Amino acid sequence: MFVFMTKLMLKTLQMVNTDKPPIWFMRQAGRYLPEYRELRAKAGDFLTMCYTPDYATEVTLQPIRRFGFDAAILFSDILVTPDALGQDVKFIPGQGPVLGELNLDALSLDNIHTHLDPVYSAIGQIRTQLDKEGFTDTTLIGFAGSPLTVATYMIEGRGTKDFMQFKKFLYGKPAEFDRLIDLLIECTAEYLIKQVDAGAEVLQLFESWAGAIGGFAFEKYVIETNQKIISKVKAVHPHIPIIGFPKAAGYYLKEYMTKTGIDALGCDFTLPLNFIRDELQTVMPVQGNLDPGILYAGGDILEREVKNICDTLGHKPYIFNLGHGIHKDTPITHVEQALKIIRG
Ligand code: 1CP
Repeated sequence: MFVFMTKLMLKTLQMVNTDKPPIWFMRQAGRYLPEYRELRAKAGDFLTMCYTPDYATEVTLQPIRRFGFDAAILFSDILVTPDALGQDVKFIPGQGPVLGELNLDALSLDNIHTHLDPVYSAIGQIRTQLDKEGFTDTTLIGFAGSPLTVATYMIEGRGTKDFMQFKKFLYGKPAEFDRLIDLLIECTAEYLIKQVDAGAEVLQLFESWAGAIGGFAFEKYVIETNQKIISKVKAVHPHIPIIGFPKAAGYYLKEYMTKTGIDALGCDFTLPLNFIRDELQTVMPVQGNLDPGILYAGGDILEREVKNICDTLGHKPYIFNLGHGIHKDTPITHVEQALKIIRG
């Protein structure tokens, strides 16, 4: 318990007010860092990086060494779960993820832990390395993609803007869609439980495409799925804090917050700060929500917005973060500028 309370991130998640908010950025390890690009060129393939504990450890630590963030997030990707279930997943430079045809009968939970074992090893190795380099107060975050978000990639075969193949499947073949979702719930819960066994201290569920659907589908495929995963994880690890990030959930946010069992809410950049403070932060700690575009733009607007966020949300349990992942062309000086303003 003593060790727990020295960590800024864990204090905040336990509703303890701190002088300054803990800080980390979604996608903080990545292409905006020259040291990442160098290692990526050496490793060649993105998934090789994810499944090689030495690489994953090194990349996870890069932003911690450079910026001293209060939390390190495991270097991996949300698409390792379909890969572990048996769907072909590739990352093609310049294109992003490309998945092979979805064949429900070929997916299986049987080999997921063998497949994901390097991720669990990486988590142990990251913790050891953080401590070795003196980052003993840095919290280690594990994560997974939520079923709906991961299913969009499994069905579309890649990132999508209109989600039409995904929706045709969801609304046109509901029994098959439910089979896929049930498999993903089981896989994701087991994966997260093992991440905590390996040393993850906080978990984040990325429901990045929550905003793609509404109505009964939101209820069934965002709220129910996230709730089931969280209750399975908490049955084994009751004290593990879980942050939910249901991007663009808008109207449904309060229901998501109260029904899923999350401990903190990741807020996207569309949410007004007064709404976050008055309607969401009154219920639980919040995280977010600087627009990555403002971090990319830098200058006066960055200074103004960072101050505004800290002034509005900094009086109650709050974790500074972006409202979505950092853009790959973000200048490092802008990250430094933001940190200076937050930390004073
Ligand atoms: O070319 C490269 O080097 C790969 C770029 C890259 C990186 C650095 C991808 C491909 N994934 C990642 C790492 C990653 N992805 C992390 C690492 C930890 C961190 O530092 O934060 C995390 C948490 C993710 C999660 C992830 N992957 C999400 C959810 C977060 C979000 O941004 O909404 C999503 C949607 C993905 C899918 C994905 N992986 C990579 C890309 C380019 C994409 C998006 C594809 C698309 O929809 O267009």
